Amino acid sequence: MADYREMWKDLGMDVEQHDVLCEVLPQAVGDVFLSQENRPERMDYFDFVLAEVHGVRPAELVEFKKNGGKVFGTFCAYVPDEVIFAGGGIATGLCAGSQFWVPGGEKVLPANVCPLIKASVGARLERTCPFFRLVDVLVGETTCDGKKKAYEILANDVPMHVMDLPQMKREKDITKWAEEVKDLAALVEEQTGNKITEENLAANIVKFNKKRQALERLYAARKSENLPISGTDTLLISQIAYYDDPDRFTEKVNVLCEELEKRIADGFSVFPAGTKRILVSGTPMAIPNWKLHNIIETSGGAVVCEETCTGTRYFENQVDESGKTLDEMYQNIASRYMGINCACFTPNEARIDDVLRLAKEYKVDGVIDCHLKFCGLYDIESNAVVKALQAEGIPALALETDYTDTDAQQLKTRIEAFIETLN
Ligand code: BJ8
Repeated sequence: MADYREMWKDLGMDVEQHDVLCEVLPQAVGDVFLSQENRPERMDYFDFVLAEVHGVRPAELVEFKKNGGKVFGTFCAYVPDEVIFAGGGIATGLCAGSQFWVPGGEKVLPANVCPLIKASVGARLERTCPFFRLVDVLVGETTCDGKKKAYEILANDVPMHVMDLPQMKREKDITKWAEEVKDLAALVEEQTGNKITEENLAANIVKFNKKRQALERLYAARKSENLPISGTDTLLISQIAYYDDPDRFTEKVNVLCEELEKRIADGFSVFPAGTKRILVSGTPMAIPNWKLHNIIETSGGAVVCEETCTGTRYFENQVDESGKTLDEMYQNIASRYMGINCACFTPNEARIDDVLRLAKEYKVDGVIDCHLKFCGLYDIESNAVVKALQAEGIPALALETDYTDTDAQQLKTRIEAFIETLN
């Protein structure tokens, strides 16, 4: 990584501690990504973004702020980026995926909270992530209990706005979410001093639909019998989607897709024939959490799809572009986002339907349903997911993990055994 120490100091970071994190990144990137064979050439952009993860994008955001811009940190796929960008702000995903930050979170949270929450709180309070330092406002949401309580802690340290996400999907809940989207718009206007107009909101609805379409195109390539890209590489792209500039990201994904489509036409695959096709479902994998994909893809499997928020839940379904008034657009945005099926909703059969549908669309040999430790929502729902898959004759394995490496060998043993049973 280039030298960004001055920027990090200016952001009030603990640069010495942060150095410890920077030291392990090149090794992890080498082990997980560069060791793969036959990677698409156009992964070069995403490799660069990863190599400069705490440098190049934070530097852009710092520059944006110098010119009066406001940056909004988010933690969930339900928070609509369209609204933040329409108000001239920038949204950046903040969910943290490294064990490095967990002990810092445990100083203020019980140990039995999911690692994603502990790491996110630790990254802010320990001052070891530039994204967490440079945001002007955090936008939380009432999804799981752990996040709700963590937001109260973070609110002591940084301005916080929490969106009240309904937990059911009746018509009145979607209308309520549209009201929350409107409140977010008011917050963005107040912070940025800009007005959200019909024109700029419509333009941003189109912008983010294009971004989702690019990801849909990327995932469509993974439906092919010959896999032109690994699941590990695709996961990295999904993680970068949360914080990269949206227009540039869309363009780079589309350029990559051209290469992947050519590979498919040429009958080229990154995996040998007979590699088992796996759908991963469950909790999101925030950067740099690549553990599960890495284990699966070094154990005779290929991850062909993720039913997670670093997967299909992020990009499936577009916002209806026909809205003319702001109210119509907020309602259309609310409808699209309420179509995401997170385990925080009840009842949640639609998520089970999604898993079954994706298993068929991506012609998988088996499903690995994996949740982060202490995530009660996805842990409880796992039983129903596995039962529904088995009823359809689709082999399924339920797993639980965290951000440490201590269970890696045990996971590998279980995953290898599962893959061996797939015919
Ligand atoms: S829409 S999955 S991004 S809430 S893993 S913090 S649920 S205890 S991340 Fe999520 Fe939004 Fe749902 Fe997606 Fe809580 Fe579970 Fe931890 Fe989680």
